[in-house]
Amino acid sequence: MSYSKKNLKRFQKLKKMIKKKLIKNAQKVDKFLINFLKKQKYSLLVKPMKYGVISGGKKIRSTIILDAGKLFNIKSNKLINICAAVECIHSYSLIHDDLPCMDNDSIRRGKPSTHIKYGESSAVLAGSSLLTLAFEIITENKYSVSPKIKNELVRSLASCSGHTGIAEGQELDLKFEKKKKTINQIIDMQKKKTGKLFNFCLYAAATIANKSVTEKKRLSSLGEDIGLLFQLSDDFLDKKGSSKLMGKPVKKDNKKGKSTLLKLMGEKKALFYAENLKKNILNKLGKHGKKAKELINTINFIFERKF
Ligand code: GRG
Repeated sequence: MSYSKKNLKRFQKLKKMIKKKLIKNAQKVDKFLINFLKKQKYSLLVKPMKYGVISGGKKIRSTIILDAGKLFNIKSNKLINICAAVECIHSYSLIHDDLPCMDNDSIRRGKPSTHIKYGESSAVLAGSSLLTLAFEIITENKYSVSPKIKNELVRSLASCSGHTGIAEGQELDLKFEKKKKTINQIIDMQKKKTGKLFNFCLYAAATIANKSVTEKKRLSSLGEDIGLLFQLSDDFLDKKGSSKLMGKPVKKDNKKGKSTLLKLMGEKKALFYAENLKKNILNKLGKHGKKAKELINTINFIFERKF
C-alpha cells in the first residue's frame, strides 16, 4: 500500500483510535465474563476457561457486533451478552484448533496454548465448556431481549458453530492440507471456518433490531464476507507478519501445506481479490450512511492490521 504523507498521518491517527476502541471493548467483554463466571458455581475448569477467553485476543468480533449495533441504534447493553457469547465460541475454537490432533500449536496470544498450560484433557473440557457457556450467556434471564429473539439467536449461533459452520470449516481445512483445491472450494471452507462467526455477529445485530428476513440475510452474507477478508489478512500475516505482534507462530501455512487463497492465487492476485472484496463490503454498507462509520473503520483496520 502506498500513502501520501497526509493520508499516512490520517491513517495512523485512525489506527490509534481503533486500537483504543478494541481495548475498551475487550475490557468491557472481559469484565462481563468475569462477573458471569463469578455468579456460577466454581469448578476446576474455570481456570483453563478463563485462561482461554479472558485477557487475551483482540476481541475484534465484539467490536464488529458493537459497530453493527450502531447501524440500527442499538445500545451496547443489548449487545454485551452477544459479544461475550461469541468470544466464548471463538476462544473455544482456538483452544481446540491448537490441540495436537488439529493444528498442534503451542503458542497462542503470546503465551502457551491452553493444552500446554493445563494439559490436553482439561483443554478439551474447557473448550467444550466455553461452547455451552455461550448459550447460557445468551439465554440468561437478566438479558433483556424477548424470548423469541433469544430463541432465534441461539438457533443461529448453534448453526454457525456446528457442522454447517465453523466445525465443518475446520474439518475441510484439515482435509485440504497438501491437496490441490479450487478457489471456490477454498472460499467455501474459509467462509465456514472464519466467516460464519462474523456472519452471526451481523445477523445478531439485525435480529435484535427486529429487521426483516431479507435484511437479516443481507447482513449475514455481509458478515461472512468480512470474515473472509479477515481470514485473507490472517493468511498474509502468516506469510509476512511478525510472530511477536501476532502472539503466535507465523509461516505455518506453507509448512503444513494449508490450502489458502494466498497460496493458490499468489500475492498479487490475492491482494487484488482482498481489495475488491473490501470495496464491495464498503459499497454495501453505503446505504447505512454515517451510521456505518465505526464498522467501516474496523473493516479498514482488518485489511491493514499487523496483528
Ligand atoms: C465448533 C466452534 C467450533 C470449533 C471446533 C477447532 C475448530 C472446530 C475450529 C477452528 C476454527 C479456526 C481456528 C478459525 C481461524 C479463525 C481465525 C483467523 C482466528 C484468529 O482470530 P483472531 O485474530 O484471534 O481474532 P485473537 O487471538 O485476536 O482472538
